[in-house]
Amino acid sequence: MSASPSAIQSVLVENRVIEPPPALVQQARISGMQDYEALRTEADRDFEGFWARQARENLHWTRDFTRVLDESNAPFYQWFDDGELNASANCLDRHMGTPAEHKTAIIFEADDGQVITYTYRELLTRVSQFANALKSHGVNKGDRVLIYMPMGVEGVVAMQACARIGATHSVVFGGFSAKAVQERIVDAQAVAVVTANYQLRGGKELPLKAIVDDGLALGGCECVKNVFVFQRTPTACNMVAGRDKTFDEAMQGQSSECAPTPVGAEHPLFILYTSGSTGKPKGVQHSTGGYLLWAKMTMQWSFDLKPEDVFWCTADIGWVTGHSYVAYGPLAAGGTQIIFEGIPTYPNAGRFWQMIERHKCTIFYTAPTAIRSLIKAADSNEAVHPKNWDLSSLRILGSVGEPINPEAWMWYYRNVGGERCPIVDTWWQTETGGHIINPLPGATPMVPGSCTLPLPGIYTAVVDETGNEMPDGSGGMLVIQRPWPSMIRTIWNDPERFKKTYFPEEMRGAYLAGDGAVRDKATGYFRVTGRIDDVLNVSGHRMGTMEIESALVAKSDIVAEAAVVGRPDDLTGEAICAFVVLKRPRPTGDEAKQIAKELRDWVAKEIGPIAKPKDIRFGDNLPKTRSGKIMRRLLRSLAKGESITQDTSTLENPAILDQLAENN
Ligand code: 6R9
Repeated sequence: MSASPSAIQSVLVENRVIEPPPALVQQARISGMQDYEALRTEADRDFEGFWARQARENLHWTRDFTRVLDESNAPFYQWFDDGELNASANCLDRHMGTPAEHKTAIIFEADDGQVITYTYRELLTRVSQFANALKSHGVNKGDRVLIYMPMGVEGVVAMQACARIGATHSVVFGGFSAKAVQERIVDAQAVAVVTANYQLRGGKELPLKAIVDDGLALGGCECVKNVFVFQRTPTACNMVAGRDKTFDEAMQGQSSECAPTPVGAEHPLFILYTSGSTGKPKGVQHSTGGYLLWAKMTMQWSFDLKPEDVFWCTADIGWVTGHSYVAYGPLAAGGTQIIFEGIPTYPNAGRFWQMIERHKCTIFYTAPTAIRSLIKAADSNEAVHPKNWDLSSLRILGSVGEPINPEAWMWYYRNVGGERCPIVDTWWQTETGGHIINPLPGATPMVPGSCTLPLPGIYTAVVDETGNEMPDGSGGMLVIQRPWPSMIRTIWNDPERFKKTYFPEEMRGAYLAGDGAVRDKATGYFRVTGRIDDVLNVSGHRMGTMEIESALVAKSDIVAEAAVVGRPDDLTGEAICAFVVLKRPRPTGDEAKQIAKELRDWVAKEIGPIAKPKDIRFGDNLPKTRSGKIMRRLLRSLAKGESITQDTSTLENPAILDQLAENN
C-alpha cells in the first residue's frame, strides 16, 4: 500500500492566497510586485552595480571601496574589501544631528515590567564610555571579546562597543553551560569576557558570573585578562581581584566620547557559534560591511521600517536574530525598538500582547514555537487570549526560526494581526547573516506556510544531490547560487570545514543551506520543509518530517505540538516516530493507545497511510534548545531506544528525556 504523491502533498497544499492590505501596499517602500520585480531586474542586469549602489546609499564609508565583489579565492568571497567603515558609527553617530538624535532608540522592558527608554544620543554616550573602558583595559582592534549577558540594553552596548573599537565579539546565549562558555573562549582565544552577576527571567534570579567563573576554571582560558560584570541585581557575586571589575568601576572616569575605529569591510564584526542541534558548534564568522548592509536593508525591505515604527524582535542577542534584528539592523535603520528581558509566559501568557498594547508596537517579530505555545495557553485560558488586548497598533508580523505550520500561521494572522497585518515568514540562517527568502509586506501575496520568494539580489534554487535543479513541485536541497554581502565568510579556525559544509563540490559553487525545499509549480514560491537530515525515506517515499508534523498539529483540537524523526527499520528502510504533546494531560495506558490510533488514522487521512507514524510517544513537552528549536538529534536517539550520550547542555528541559524514553 502506498500513498500517491498528491496525497502526500495534500496537507501542505495551501489554496489560501492572502493579498497584502492595499493601505500598506500604498505606503510601503517596496510597493507592489512591480517594485519587487524592478529591483530583481536591476540585480539581474548589473549584479555588482546593484550592490554597490545599495552599499553607498545605505552605509557611511570612511573610505570608499573600489571593488564590489572579489571572487578570486571563492568560496572565500570578499565584498567591498578595500572600503573602510565602522559599524557602530553607522548605527549611532550617523543619527547625530538628524531628527533621530533625540528619538527613542530602545524601549527596555524589564522582567518585572519596569520600563527604561534610551535615545540615540544616550545610547551613543553609553557605548562610547564602555568602548573606552575596553580600550583602557587593553582590548584592541582585532581582539575577541566573549559576551555572556542577559537580554537587555547592556548586552547591545557591549556589542556596539566592541564594534566601535574593532574588536570581534562572540556572544554566547545566557542559557548555555560553563563548558559551552569555555569552549568558545578557547576556540576564539578571547581576551575579555563581558557578563552580568545575574539575569532575571520569569521572576527568578539566575547566575551568569558564577557560570563564567566555572567555565574559566575548566582550563585553557589564560587568554582572558579581564572580566567586566554588569550588576543586574543587588545580589553580590564572586569577584576575582585584578581580573574582574564591575561596569561602574570600568566606566568610572571614562570619557563619553570615543572616536570609532575604521576597519576594512571584511574585518570580522563577530563570530557566532551555531546551536548544538547540528553537532560540534561552528564559529560562524561575519564581516563588517556586507553584514551591516544587509541587516539594515532587510529592516527596510522585509519590515518596511519607517521612522515612526515601534519594532519588536523577541529574539535574544545570543542568537543571530538578536544580532541582525536587535543589536544592528534596527539601529542602523534609525528605528525605535523594544527590548524585553523576560519570558512570554511571565507573569502570564498574555505578556507579549500586553506589551504590544503598552508600547504601541507596530512590527512584531517572533518564532513559531512561541506562537504555538501561546495558542496552547490561550486555548486553555481565555484570559490570556490576545483578544483581551488592543493590538490595533500592529501593522506587520514576522516569523523566524522554523517552518511555520499553516494552522499557527492562520491563528497568528487572525488573532494577533486582526487579519490586517501581513506575516513575513523569513527563511534564513546564522550563516546567511540576514533574511534570504520572505514575502515583502507591501508586495508579495502570501500563502500560509510558505516563505515565498527570495529577496532582490538573492538567487535561490532547489537542486538534487548532484547540484542539478529540480523541476518545480519536486523536493530537493535549498541552495543559494550567487554570493551575497552578508554571507558567512568562514568557520573560525576551520576554513576546510567551511568549504566542505557549505560549498561541497557537487553543488558547483552554490551555497548549500542544509534545508530541504520545494518550489511551487504555479507561483514559484519556496516552501522550506526542514533540515535535509530530517527528510525520511519510508519504503522509497521521500517525506519531510515537517509534513507529518504539520498533519499532526493540524489536529488542533487535541495536539499542541509534535516532532517527527526517523529510525532505521528492517522492512521499510526508515520508520516514522512521532513525539506528541497534547492539549490535555499526557495520556498513559489504554488512553494513550487509543489516542495514538486516532492520530495514526488522522495522519493516514491527511497524507496517506505511508505517513502513519509507527511509534507515537506522548510527553509533557519536547526537548528544545533554549532558542526553542526541537532537538531532533536527541529524539532520533530516543526513537532508536539508545541511551543519550550526546551533550545535553544546551537543552532547556533535560528532564523530559526520561519521560520520552518510555514507550507508552
Ligand atoms: C534565523 C535562524 C537556521 C535554520 C534553517 C531552517 C530553520 C529558520 C525558517 C526556517 C523554515 C523559516 N528556519 N527560519 N525554516 N522557515 N522561516 O533561525 O537561524 O538558528 O541558524 O537556524 O532554521 O532549518 O536552516 P538559525
